[in-house]
Amino acid sequence: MKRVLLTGAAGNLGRELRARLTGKFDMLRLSDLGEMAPADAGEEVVQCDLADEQAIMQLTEGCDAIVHLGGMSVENTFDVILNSNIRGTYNIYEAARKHGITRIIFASSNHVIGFHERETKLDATADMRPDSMYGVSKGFGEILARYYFDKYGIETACIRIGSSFEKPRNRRMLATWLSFADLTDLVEKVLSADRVGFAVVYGASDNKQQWWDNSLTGFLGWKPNDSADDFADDPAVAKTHTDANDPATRYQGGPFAAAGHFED
Ligand code: NAI
Ligand code: 15L
Repeated sequence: MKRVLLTGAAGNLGRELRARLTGKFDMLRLSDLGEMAPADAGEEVVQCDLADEQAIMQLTEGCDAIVHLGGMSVENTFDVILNSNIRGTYNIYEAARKHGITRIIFASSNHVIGFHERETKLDATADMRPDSMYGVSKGFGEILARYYFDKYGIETACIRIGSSFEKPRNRRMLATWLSFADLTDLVEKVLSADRVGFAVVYGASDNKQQWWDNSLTGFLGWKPNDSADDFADDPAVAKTHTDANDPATRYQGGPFAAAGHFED
């Protein structure tokens, strides 16, 4: 890969991946609606809106692959979700098709399957059961990726990221946590694979509490090294009583499944 585009570069994961991926390709092109640190050697910085079709056509020109993290990363109004996640992801795939870009990593989310109960082990073939409009928009992105692979051969790894933060922030994250290092390794594995096809990968570290099974994407050769278990004694995840029938406990999406419709 000579030139790789990273969208969402001003965000939490974008900043981490920027720091960890710069220098691994001839050029890393960084983009976000928000402000980013100025370009360093081996970087290009382009500020634009994913919803702006013309801007995305220009942004993607000359790229060999796209790591698409940009978008609204939690629940919001339908208009915000529509522009950033639905229209924005469509603009990325259309631009990829027109420019002949054939590999994309789509930052999907566990909230695509958030209404499955925690005791259900899911693999890549699990039914989508989104727990929010945000989850619906990530489901749209995955279906879009499926379509662009079947029709145009554009390969995508949809990473259903669990909870990617510096460390687990609550008990749920003992199952869903994904370390920044494991995420970076997965991104590198996908970008360097001979073939990806259309793949759905669950983004979780090697946590003892596992709700997800990645055996169908073993061909990528990704094995997480970190584990949420190392933080089991952290006060943020220490045992507290939870009601087994509270939707936030019952469902994999946790608070997203428990929340009502998002109102302005
Ligand atoms: P974040 O909210 O920190 O970063 C998202 C970035 O996208 C922001 O910098 C924002 O300015 C940018 N963005 C939003 N709308 C845009 C638009 N219309 N045009 C251009 N840029 C726009 O989120 P984070 O945590 O870095 O997540 C990155 C991606 O991974 C997101 O797509 C999120 O949905 C997904 N994800 C993250 C998880 C996590 O635990 N961090 C879990 C599951 C999915
Ligand atoms: C997500 O999809 C969000 O982007 C992130 O902020 C977390 O809420 C994460 O899911 C999670 O489920 O913990």
